[in-house]
Amino acid sequence: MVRSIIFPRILGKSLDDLQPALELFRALGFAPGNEWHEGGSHGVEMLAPSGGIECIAAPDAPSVDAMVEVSDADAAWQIVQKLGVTIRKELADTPYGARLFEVEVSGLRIGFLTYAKKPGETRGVEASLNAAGKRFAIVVSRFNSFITKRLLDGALQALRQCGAAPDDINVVHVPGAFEIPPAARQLAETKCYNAIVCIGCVLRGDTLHYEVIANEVTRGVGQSAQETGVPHAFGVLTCDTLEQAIDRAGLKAGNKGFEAGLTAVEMACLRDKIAGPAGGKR
Ligand code: INI
Repeated sequence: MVRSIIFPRILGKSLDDLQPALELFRALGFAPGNEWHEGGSHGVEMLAPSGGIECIAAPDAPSVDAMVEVSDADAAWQIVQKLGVTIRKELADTPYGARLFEVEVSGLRIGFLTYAKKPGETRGVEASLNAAGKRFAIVVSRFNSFITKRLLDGALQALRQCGAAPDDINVVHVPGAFEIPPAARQLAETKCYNAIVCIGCVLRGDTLHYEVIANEVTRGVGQSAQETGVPHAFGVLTCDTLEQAIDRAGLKAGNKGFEAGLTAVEMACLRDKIAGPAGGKR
């Protein structure tokens, strides 16, 4: 019966008041959920892959409003420090074998923790979102630039928030989505980049051109990723209407450029991890 749970929290009076918390959640990999904007009030859901309520019997009230389990508390700690969020409790081992820290953003007290591996437990391989020292190329098309500019801003924001240096990000402009795969492939073949972010916007018109270009750019980017081994993040919108594209470029349905930036960082880190000792197994 229960499908999901959302904790509503008032963090301010305007949309701007929400930005510090939204920035923190995005940087740590929360996915954008529903949004509503009505009569001067706003709601923006940030979703975790799973969640629940913990019922506690103890002499003291819990010290946080929410506890977030992350794959790597040390990597999350680095991100939080870069964002300059108020720290309530420094990263440390707990008596129950977890790594934990606590922050406060707009009055919301949040704990982040990673449980230690139990004897005999098998953990999946998961990469961190640390872009420091990694190099990225972004291939962005000028066609529908009203949209692709916003996607590019989102991708740059994601890379910067994950710690990529401005000099380590190379933005390459191409005319249309059709030109993205060859440029992405040439960049990947230089072996100068840890990941490539591909950004474009293909809108359905009255002609078959849409299908042809949408199919070709998807196939070409995938083929370049598989044949070069360099991760390619797909931030190319394929939409029926301009309205849908606007929603996905930062209005109602998140910013797909930002998501592609995070994907590029995660896949670059994952590639390094799998290439490391024992295929990244901890
Ligand atoms: N390019 C796009 O990026 N988006 C589109 O919606 C689009 N449509 O619909 O035509 C488009 N066409 C141009 C194409 O990508 C090439 O630049 C052009 O064909 C020259 O090779």
